[in-house]
Amino acid sequence: MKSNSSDGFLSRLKTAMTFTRKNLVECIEDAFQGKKEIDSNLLEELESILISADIGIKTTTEILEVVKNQVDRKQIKNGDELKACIKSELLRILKSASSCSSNNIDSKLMVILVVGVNGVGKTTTTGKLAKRFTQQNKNVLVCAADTFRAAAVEQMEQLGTEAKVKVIRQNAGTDPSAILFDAINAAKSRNVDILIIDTAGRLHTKNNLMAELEKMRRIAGREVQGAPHEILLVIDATTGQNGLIQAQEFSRISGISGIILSKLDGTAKGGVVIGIARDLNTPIKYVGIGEQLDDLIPFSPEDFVNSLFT
Ligand SMILES: Nc1nc2c(ncn2[C@@H]2O[C@H](COP(=O)(O)OP(=O)(O)OP(=O)(O)O)[C@@H](O)[C@H]2O)c(=O)[nH]1
Ligand SMILES: [Mg+2]
Repeated sequence: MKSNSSDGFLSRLKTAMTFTRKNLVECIEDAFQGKKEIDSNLLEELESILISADIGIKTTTEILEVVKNQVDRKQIKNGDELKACIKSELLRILKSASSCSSNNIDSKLMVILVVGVNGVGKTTTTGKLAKRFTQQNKNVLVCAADTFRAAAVEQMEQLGTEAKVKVIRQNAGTDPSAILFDAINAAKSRNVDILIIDTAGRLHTKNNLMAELEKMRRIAGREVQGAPHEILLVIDATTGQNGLIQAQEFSRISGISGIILSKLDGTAKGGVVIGIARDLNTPIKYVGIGEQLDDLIPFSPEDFVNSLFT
């Protein structure tokens, strides 16, 4: 039996997914409305619906192949059977990506690095994660390592106050690795369970900023066994396929262990979740569904697919 909280998550996810659902499942329903047989025109239409829902070309091709195969074998004869087939394919893709396990954590202190391009929601997500872990009775510390953007540290501090979590900071312009070093020491002496590091937004093409991330990763690994235990890439769902390209570039460089898809609320491009999961084989860990600290929900393939097909 489901807990109240997961039922709550599902209904909030359904609301956040309204536009994505309209863009995908309702378009499929409309295309099949009143059609007696599934012919090549209909399959072409299905292809363009899947692509315009930001599922990605490779994933669309893969799904269409399964559908065509089942149509040929007369296993799919109508719109409902087709929807059921697409639903189970999406679930299979999401489940296979989410089965990739993350690093084993041997140390008492878990270190989480939050990365991504500018403006995707890293700082907000760090605040959301801090609040979530605190509510799970973890002793949480945040490291404000974005000394690059004006007011980023103050923004992190404000979110830390809201989440009731301490934030380690230094002045603008300080080397982020030096702040990280301080934060790790503070975390050790304060018996912290989880240290979350908010980093500056960076384009994967900016070599110096990517090198800075590498340095932070090295410092973390030197100071805490197995750290960083998670490198979470935040992707803005509203950017659709661009988010997928960012994810590919970042994962090549910095060994992403999980993805957080922010701003799923109010976008019709939520289908990008599926392309990301399939192409990167990296689990989606959480989705952001609003600007408030409570607007972060753990990602579940079943809930995601059920929120689309209701
Ligand atoms: N609707 C919505 N807005 C969000 C979500 N997550 C973050 N935002 C908003 O996105 C904007 C940017 O968020 P930040 O957390 O500052 O993004 P950032 O990645 O830290 O930005 P930089 O540090 O400048 O790279 C803010 O206005 C947030 O309130 C979300 O899940 N849904
Ligand atoms: Mg930020």
